[in-house]
Amino acid sequence: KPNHQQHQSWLSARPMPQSAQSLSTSRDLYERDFPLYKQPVEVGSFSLDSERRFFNDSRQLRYYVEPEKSPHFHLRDGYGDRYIKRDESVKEKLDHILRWILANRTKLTRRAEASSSSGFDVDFVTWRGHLTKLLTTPYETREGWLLAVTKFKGTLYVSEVETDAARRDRETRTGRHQEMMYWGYKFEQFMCADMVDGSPDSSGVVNTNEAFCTVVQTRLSDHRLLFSGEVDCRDKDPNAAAPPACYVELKTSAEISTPKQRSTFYRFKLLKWWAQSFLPGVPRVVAGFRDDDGVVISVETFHISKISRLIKAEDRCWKPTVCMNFCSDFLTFVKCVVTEDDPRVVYLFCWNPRCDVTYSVHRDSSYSFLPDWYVREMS
Ligand code: 0WD
Ligand code: CA
Repeated sequence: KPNHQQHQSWLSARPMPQSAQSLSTSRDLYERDFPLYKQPVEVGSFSLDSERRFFNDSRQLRYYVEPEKSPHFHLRDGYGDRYIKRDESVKEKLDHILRWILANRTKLTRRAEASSSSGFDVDFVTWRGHLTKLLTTPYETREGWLLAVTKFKGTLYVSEVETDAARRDRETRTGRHQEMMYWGYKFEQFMCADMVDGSPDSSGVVNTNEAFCTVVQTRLSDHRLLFSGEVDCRDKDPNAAAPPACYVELKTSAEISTPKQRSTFYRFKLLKWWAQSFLPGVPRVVAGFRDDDGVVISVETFHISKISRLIKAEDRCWKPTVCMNFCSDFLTFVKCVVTEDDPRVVYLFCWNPRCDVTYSVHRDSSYSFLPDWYVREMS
């Protein structure tokens, strides 16, 4: 019968070192030397069009256009009449990445081990956004997460599951909050051109179905990673460094006028910005600081490589090494736990603030996320 769930008990009296049942997220455990993190290499990219259709090319890539120092971008413009919003209740899981993998299988090196000959040479496949959540976990005090992991032909696929709390938040967002989510996309429209020599067109429609995603390969300690992340735009200079070094991440944030606001920005927001862009090797974030009416008053560039120095003077601040070591240890924990190689089996890793990471095992349940078309094609 379907939906049979087999819960592991982490209270069981098993010897800890051999099969740990949980993982601590306590910061002090991760304060050691920075782990190996290889320069991420772009192995491909894909685009999602205005109807969220997948294309194995860069047609949605846009070009960064340097703004004036003090622009007056009105981010509320178009919210009521020129906004097409992606349906967030549709859960795409890893589908777009899996489509990219099938279209680019020849680019990926095959696994050496005869036992999983049709698999490829990567330990983990996931979204960059899921890794960002892992990096920030030791400092997160509000939102927990659920990550579903399936082992298939030797590779571990990691896909997020929306928590009940996140779903509640999504379904009860205030009108103000929904409008502020639009501001980030509107800012992109003020900063990006569709053509390399074009200029931004703020009179157009904002459609959040559209996306350009990079696919990168890298290694964290002994974990070989393949992940994809959405990229806002690139440097338009054709002589700029190769991707991902030519990419630019765009952000909006409330303008900073008090020391307390500055401190909050450094301790919380810069952590998220750093983690998100450091992972794929995107070197800079361009931030638009806006007032309460959604008018961008100033624009500032943050270089990812300088952020850790920028925050050092701040007390009770975050440390990149803690983020990276926790992520590395979590991936080691996943490798130890997820032993059964079966596309129908999901190991669900669960974390809530002030708790350890725990897991449960589910066979043929609604958590299964590798689609039949992928399993069939890879078999
Ligand atoms: O199924 C899921 N649980 C998720 C799917 C969660 C997160 C993302 N996605 C998918 C979507 O297909 C999206 O196109 O991932 C893509 C983006 O992935 P990512 O780069 O790994 O995600 P993340 O780093 O969290 O966000 C990058 C950008 C965001 O920009 P800002 O500046 O706000 O960080 O992607 C957008 C957003 O513009 N974004 C999303 N787009 C579609 N679906 C989502 C989402 N769930 N979350 C963020
Ligand atoms: Ca962005």
